[in-house]
Amino acid sequence: MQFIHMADTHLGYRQYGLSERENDFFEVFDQAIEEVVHERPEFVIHSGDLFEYSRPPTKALLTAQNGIFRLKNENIPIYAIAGNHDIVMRKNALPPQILYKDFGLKLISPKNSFYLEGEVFIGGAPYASKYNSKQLIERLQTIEKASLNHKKSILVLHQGIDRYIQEFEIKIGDIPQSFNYCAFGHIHERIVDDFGEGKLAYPGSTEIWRSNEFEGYKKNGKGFYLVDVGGDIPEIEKIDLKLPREFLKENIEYIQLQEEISRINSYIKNLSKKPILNLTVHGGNFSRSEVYEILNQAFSSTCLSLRSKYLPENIDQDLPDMGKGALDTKTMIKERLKDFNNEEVSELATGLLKEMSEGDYKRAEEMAKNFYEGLYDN
Ligand SMILES: [Mn+2]
Repeated sequence: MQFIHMADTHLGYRQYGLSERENDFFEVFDQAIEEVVHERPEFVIHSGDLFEYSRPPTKALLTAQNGIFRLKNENIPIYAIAGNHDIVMRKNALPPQILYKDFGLKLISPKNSFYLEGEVFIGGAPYASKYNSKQLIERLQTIEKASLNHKKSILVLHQGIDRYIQEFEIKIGDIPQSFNYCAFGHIHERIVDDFGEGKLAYPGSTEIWRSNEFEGYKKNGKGFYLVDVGGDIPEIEKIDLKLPREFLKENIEYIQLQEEISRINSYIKNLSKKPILNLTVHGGNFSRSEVYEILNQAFSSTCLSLRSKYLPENIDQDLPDMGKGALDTKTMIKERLKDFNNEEVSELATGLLKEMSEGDYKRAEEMAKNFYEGLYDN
């Protein structure tokens, strides 16, 4: 009894504002669908963030449609929930996944919180914010009750859990333990854990969505899971996808700048696609703008995008010691806004800061919009 568990495909995400990066996310999704067809599972579960935005660009909708239609033609049903990215923060609004109902996608929602696929119970709920976690926990108890008479049961959620990340919405103790497999999404790292009598798993994102996912990718790859719930304990096989483009992360010494540039460029020469290069230059006394110019010249035609950081030795010498954490912007914003006595406002502010400093203006705009729309709904 095999199925595919996938999540966080983020179609429509345009990293660094580059159409090439948008296409990389489409390409890896197409590849994932081909792999699914190759594996011939009985069904597929997508645990949220199919799209980057709740109003996805046309090409993202089309990519999803082609993939889901391909699964329909192969008689492979797909079950999906809305993640925090593809959820519409307005009451009774429908997530974009609903568009593929006629293509065979079964949306797990508050209205249809579970389905039966042969002997397998598949239940779950869309993403719920921390403010709605009480509702979610009640919903989980109802779903658990409905699942009890079935031989095998799967719980599908898109949430952060305190056991794995700091910014969580629910605690591990809030999740019913009777399910055979917890098919979760939201955390972009791959996680497989023992839970209750079964397993709890996050397949992670299918592409490098933030540069801090690079280390996890190097260690664990990116892709999805092929799960077999036939036996007493689910068996989970990692299926890796081949990312269309390389991410390079290099730490170089200023005194070896020229040697390092030629070393990196001779490596890049052999790549089929221009990579994304993350460079940190450190050591020695140098001017950032001069080094920036040199790097820009060296890599502007060989890399798709150059992200550079400079840590010269002559920096910070005149700055007073502010103590650890004094410059943590999140803490500073929270401190500043504490008179508002409104956690949502400070969350909006830190969220906007994060998205905008990473260059994701569209997401920032959406966050602001959702915040104000939410005000009128509540
Ligand atoms: Mn995600």
